[in-house]
Amino acid sequence: MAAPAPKRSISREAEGRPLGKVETRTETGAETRVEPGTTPAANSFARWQAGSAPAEPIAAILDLLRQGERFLVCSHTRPDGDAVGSMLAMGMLLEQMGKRADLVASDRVPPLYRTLPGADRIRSVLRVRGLYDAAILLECDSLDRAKVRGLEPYFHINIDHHATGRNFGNLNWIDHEATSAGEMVHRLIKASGAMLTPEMARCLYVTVLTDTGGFCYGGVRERTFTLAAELTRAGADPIGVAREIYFSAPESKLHLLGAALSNLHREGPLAWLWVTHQDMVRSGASEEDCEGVVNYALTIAGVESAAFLRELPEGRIRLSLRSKTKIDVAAIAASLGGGGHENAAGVTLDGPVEQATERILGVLRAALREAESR
Ligand SMILES: [Mn+2]
Repeated sequence: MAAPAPKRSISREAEGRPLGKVETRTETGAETRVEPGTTPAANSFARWQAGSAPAEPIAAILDLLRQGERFLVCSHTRPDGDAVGSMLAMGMLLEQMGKRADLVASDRVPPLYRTLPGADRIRSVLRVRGLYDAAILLECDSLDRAKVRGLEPYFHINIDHHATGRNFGNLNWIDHEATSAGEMVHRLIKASGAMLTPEMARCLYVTVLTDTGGFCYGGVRERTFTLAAELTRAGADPIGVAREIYFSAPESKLHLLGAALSNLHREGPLAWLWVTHQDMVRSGASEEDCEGVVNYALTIAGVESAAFLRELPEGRIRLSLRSKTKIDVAAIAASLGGGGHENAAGVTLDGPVEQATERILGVLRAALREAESR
């Protein structure tokens, strides 16, 4: 039997209103004391112990979505196009199903994606509290990745497509073949029988476009174009989206790019570039302006792998890695404590820039030697 629908709002903290310690969840008269994060007792939820990876994840997830009433939807820190687009589409699906969805992220939605339908619904929060049937984590390889406190007590539905994905949730659906988490949300939408609205289609198109670097990498295959066609048919506007994503850069981004390109180095199949925190300040650049800078190094003919290093204000180094085919940069990033995709990954290293550069070049040289010898 499904849990009775909670009768009043029970997720106030995320709305900036503090919760009391005792909450009434039923209107039967008796006050029910509930620990923050306790999930209503629905059988389907009890079925999945930590680490479950069901053979039919789509059916299992839809079953939970139908049984539950309210869901937290969350993605990783510094949300990218896939994080934002997949969260929004997931929220829209839940709403169509008559559920409540609270969308949260640790960081603000980057300006690039703020024009997406419903983007202002994603709230930047440090902590979540309150009653949810489940927290749906998109694109996270751990709870840590979300950088949102208070997630631990919930039932976790983990939806991820990264090579570094792990079964950290109660119910886990990891598909390395999917180009984006959005592609997986699209499959949920279709299987649910919900209508694929133009707003959903636009959000999902952005996830595919950005996670494949404009249909250039990230496991693009025939079905990626079938998906893009389907989303276009449902109302996504490929030209409009491309204009917003690729032709709407702030001037600061170009100034930063200039600084990075003046630090461009090449060693056979490797290319790397960096910016100091001073470069960031001088360019008036924001973190978002760094997005994609690494790809310029990868455009050089004969370059197999590229690295972009950015000095953070506190002196650590944010490293972005890319590869064309031969090198698995997700494995490299993971070995250093980061993560990502086979052809696009990232990690934060200790500074200074010179030391971080030597460290990553050592690893990349070794990976290239190994790839050549295969
Ligand atoms: Mn992704």
